[in-house]
Amino acid sequence: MIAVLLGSSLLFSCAGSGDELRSKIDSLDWGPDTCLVYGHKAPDVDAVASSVALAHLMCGLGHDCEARLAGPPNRETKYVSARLGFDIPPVQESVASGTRLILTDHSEYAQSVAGAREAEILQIVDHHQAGDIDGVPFVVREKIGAASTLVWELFGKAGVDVDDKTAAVLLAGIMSDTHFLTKNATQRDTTALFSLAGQLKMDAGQLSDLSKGMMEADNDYSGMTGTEMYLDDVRDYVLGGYPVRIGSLDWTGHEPLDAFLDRVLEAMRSLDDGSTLYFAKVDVRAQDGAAESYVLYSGDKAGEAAIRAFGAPEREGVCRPHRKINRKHDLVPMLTKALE
Ligand SMILES: [Mn+2]
Repeated sequence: MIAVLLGSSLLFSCAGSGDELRSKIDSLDWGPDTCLVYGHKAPDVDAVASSVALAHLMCGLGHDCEARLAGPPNRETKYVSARLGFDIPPVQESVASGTRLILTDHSEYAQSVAGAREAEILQIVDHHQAGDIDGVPFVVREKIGAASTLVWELFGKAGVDVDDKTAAVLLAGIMSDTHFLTKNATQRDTTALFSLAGQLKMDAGQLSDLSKGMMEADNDYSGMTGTEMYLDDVRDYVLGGYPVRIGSLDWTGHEPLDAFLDRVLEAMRSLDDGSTLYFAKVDVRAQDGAAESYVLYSGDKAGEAAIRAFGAPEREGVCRPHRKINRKHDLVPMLTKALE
């Protein structure tokens, strides 16, 4: 079942109502020009995949749409596009006023392509909590593992076949955001992933090999500066009234943990011009497989919030909650509370 929000208030379930879904989409104010479909800035695989596939779906429904990237693709996206054989859309970092937009995998202006505030946003398909973008006439929002799963479900609901290339794109998006169904995955993500794998004739061994390659590409920081590492998977928010930037990194064990944390801290301090609060979450996996996260901060105000949320720092700039932290589900609400 897909819940569709119309306007900001009316919620209806469109189970068994493919015609209704099509007519809602047809009734949007499409305008004369190509509508651009964007995931969030610092695009990850799910942001790319959900935007590419949703652009295909809208074309299949007769609406002229093209996907764009709000910033350069990351290493995991390049790896999986080469391996599965699909094209990455062009990067276009800003849009002209009045451009028709569809947004996937985000709901905050701070994470959206430059110019989004002056654009006409026709749709949002997202699996995060509602952000500050409102007044959008067609919204699909479900807190499940991947935005790509929502797009796959929309194909089924609209009665449009998923071609094999789009199937590969969507499979990559779900694999990436759910770490092959081990992170935030729901039954719906599982159903979508195995349906797509079946269509592509991929067995469990091939899927797990693909997942391993994707994670290795994602964690390959070789040749990157600390700043590039920090900016690689960063999200911007407004929390408790403050502009907040949160990076997410994995310690890979190629250098001592303290040296790795110091490199990230140094990058955050060099980027920090006092207008935004800088944080990072670094996931660490021990030899025995146990995982925990460190929370890094830059500056006094960010430090106060981090200490309020996680207690006294282990050393300057480094809090250690002694558990695994999720950026979306833990860090964002905890920092919001600490900053209010
Ligand atoms: Mn996502």
